Amino acid sequence: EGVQPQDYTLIKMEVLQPFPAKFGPLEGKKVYLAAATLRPETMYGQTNAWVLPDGKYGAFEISETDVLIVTERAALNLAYQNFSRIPKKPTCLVELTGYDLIGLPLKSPLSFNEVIYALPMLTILTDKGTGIVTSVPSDAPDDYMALHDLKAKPAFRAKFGVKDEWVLPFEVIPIINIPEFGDKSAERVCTDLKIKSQNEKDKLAEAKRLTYLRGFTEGTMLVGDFAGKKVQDAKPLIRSKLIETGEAIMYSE
Ligand code: A2H
Repeated sequence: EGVQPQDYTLIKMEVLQPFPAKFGPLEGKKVYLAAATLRPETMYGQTNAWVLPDGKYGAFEISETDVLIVTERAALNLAYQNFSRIPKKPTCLVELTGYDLIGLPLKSPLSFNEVIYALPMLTILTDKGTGIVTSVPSDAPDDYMALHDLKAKPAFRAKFGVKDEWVLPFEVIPIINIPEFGDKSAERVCTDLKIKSQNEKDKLAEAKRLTYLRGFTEGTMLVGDFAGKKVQDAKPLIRSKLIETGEAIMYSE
């Protein structure tokens, strides 16, 4: 963690019914995977959520009705930021691992795909954000390569019990234009840098640096309520709207 606090937007990705058996204690509640993002303006292009298979998660009560699935560390931070049924005290209704989450169908705010699925990503850090990431392969190099790995390798899907229909129908959706990189900047930069898999850390760091900076300073929205606006102008408007409607919450660490 850096010296400066990082302000994330937590996107509430609703878990659709019917719940799996392990979710018994959550019956009657609204249950969400909460994904930490720095790019709320990209939510139109979500294709899936990412979880760490061996990661430890819990289902925590944030109000009388709502439950968020996050790491215990994030739940404690949330409890100190006023998101807990009992102030400053996270209450966990069920302990879960990433394996319990793989394959959950989700409805996520702004997403053009009406249903997306939780899928395994091996490079997720458990000491950052919520340990859950939403996937926007058009604009995030990590997401692009992780989805590419799952699509290209049936054995990888089989190893984690990932069904073809959770992955194969989902295409990269153009949502932001960057003059230098086109309408699918992450795909373009991963191809240019000849990145082969999600494990090429150094190359992916370079791809992220390039796309993150240019996306913010030179990107233009292609879709949504702010189509035609610059990313830097649209970003705070989209973030505020998601927070006002209760589809997202502010989170810092
Ligand atoms: B971003 P920073 Cl479109 N482990 O969201 C690994 N990565 C994580 C994480 C974790 N525990 N928690 C969050 N992240 C990802 C969207 C996005 C993101 C786009 C483009 C770039 C981008 C869709 N994925 O991030 O280390 C999340 O992915 C590039 C920096 O705090 C989050 O924003 O700077 C970002 O990393 C936070 O990274």
